[in-house]
Amino acid sequence: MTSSTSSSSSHKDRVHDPSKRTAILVTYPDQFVIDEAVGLAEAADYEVLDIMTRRYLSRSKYGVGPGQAEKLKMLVEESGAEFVVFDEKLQSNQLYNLAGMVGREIIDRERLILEIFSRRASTAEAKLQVKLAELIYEMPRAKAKVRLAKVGEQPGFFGLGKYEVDVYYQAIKRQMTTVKQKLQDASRQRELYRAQRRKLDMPIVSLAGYTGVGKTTLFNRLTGESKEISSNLFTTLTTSTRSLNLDGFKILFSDTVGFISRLPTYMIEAFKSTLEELTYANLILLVVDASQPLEDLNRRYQSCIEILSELKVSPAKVFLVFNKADLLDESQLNLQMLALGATPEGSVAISAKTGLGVEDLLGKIRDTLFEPVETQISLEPSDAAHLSAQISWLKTQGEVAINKSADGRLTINVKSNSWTIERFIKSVDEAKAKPHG
Ligand SMILES: Nc1nc2c(ncn2[C@@H]2O[C@H](COP(=O)(O)OP(=O)(O)OP(=O)(O)O)[C@@H](O)[C@H]2O)c(=O)[nH]1
Ligand SMILES: [Mg+2]
Repeated sequence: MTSSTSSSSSHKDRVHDPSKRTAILVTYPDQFVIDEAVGLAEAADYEVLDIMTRRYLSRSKYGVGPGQAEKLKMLVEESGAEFVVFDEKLQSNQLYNLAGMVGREIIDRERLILEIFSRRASTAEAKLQVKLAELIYEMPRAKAKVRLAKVGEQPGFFGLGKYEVDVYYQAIKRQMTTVKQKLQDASRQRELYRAQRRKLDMPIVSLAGYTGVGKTTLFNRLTGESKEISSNLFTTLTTSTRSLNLDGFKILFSDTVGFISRLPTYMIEAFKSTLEELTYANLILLVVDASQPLEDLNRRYQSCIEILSELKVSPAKVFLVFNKADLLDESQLNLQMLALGATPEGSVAISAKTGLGVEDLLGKIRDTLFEPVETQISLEPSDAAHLSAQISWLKTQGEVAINKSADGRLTINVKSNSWTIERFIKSVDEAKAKPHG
């Protein structure tokens, strides 16, 4: 075994499960990254026979250096692996060169994530989202196939001739248009559903967080549902929403797709309508797995923060939940919480599995959303004219006193709960943003 390869006994000594596809994993020499890559490969039903680690996986010709590509070929031949899982994004020419060198199909990180999503997508919308992501992935590669097909016979590229490749490329373009159209329909559907939800006058609390941290376990515990839970990555791909009663205060509670590090932007884009749910939430419970080593915890937390900011979610709405507290003692837990800069007001430690701390969490959700607030809101005459529906709604939600000055400006004094006021202010902003005829 060379220094560039590491083969832990857990991968080598395992009895091969014939239903799984065997693979050599190429990844970075970093335990966090290795563990995540193995998790991803396993979630896509690959059995990792051996692991090769390199510091650089974006070298121009093969991703790895030429000498390492040779070593990979030997590793593939020795182990009899059917595939190479390459834990980095590769360009078409790199995929092509490496496949030619090792004589196996190369599954790069993006394709791996797509394979998992495609296996797990169960609703029509999730299937469309995955299809769109697959087409976006395929598009630049199809162009390269057209180019490469002109050069000659291309093993690892399905042996398509130039004509077939052209047809293939055009077909991808057409499919993409159709899928986008269908997704727009689904998005309109979702908009209608959202409008209905607004009428329910309940704040929305959404779960967010890395895949596998226990979001669905918590969702099931609180709602009495039995949605699928597993140690595999990306168990949940679609959003589920249920109403919950917190001592007389009603909320809508949502579970959604988990995050992962180095998630390509176009995948966030493809899953936008699912992830968009987060932008409509009044409160986001960002769940982390407190039992992970601090460095991993921190990296996963940072990935989540990045994705949330990409989705333009306000940090003020994020409440941090340290799950799996049953696996740590109190001092360890405190250290982990301290390290992420968690404050007692903005976080809580729980175990979704045992129920520990869950009452505390519910209390904090209730306090955050239903805290009584008194405030004053001023509206310009030009805005006030378009806001009668919103103002009527506000009047049904608390004590409201309105003063109109001579120039038509409205001053609204309102006493209600925090989420109602937040929602009113948001609807005012939305009305202002809309052009009026
Ligand atoms: N020890 C312990 N395990 C937990 C706890 N909560 C969840 N788990 C386990 O963590 C694993 C992942 O749980 P899920 O609820 O499926 O995680 P998720 O965040 O919904 O994952 P995705 O749907 O993939 O994003 C399962 O094996 C759960 O049994 C907990 O509080 N303590
Ligand atoms: Mg889940």
